[in-house]
Amino acid sequence: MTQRTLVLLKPDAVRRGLVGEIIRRIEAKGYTLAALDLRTATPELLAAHYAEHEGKPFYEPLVEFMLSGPVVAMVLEGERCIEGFRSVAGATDPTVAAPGTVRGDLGRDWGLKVQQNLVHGSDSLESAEREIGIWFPNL
Ligand code: DAT
Ligand code: MG
Repeated sequence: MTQRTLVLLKPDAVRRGLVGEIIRRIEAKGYTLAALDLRTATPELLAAHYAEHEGKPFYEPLVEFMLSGPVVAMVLEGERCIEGFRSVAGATDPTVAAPGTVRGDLGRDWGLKVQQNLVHGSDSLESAEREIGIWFPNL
């Protein structure tokens, strides 16, 4: 089943110069780029994007981090790419993410910077449609 998913390369990925390496992995996997844009998020955009996490202890530091520099927002297209990109990304916590995944190979121990795990990928068909609408309303 061909799907679309919303992927963000977070400010740590951009700052560390990992944009090319992460896109290389996405393309090597066979996913197509349907949209790609370097931009700085806004509080409004992030409130919508992370609505499910509002009120959680990590919400404020997460939003602050996501505002700390530009992100690369993209829409991927491909067979089962929602689940597939999550698998390319690896587990949320880079320390336990498997080797071979973006977070496992390139992510650093969370330490105090718990929100810095390089990438975001939509987690379901429903969130993919919702998040694509937030970041690329004209797509
Ligand atoms: P994922 O990005 O793997 O979908 P998520 O949707 O549960 O993870 O959380 C969104 C982001 O919030 C995640 O990428 C990093 C941060 N985060 C999640 N759980 C956290 C926790 N327990 N402590 C600190 N930050 C957390
Ligand atoms: Mg998530």
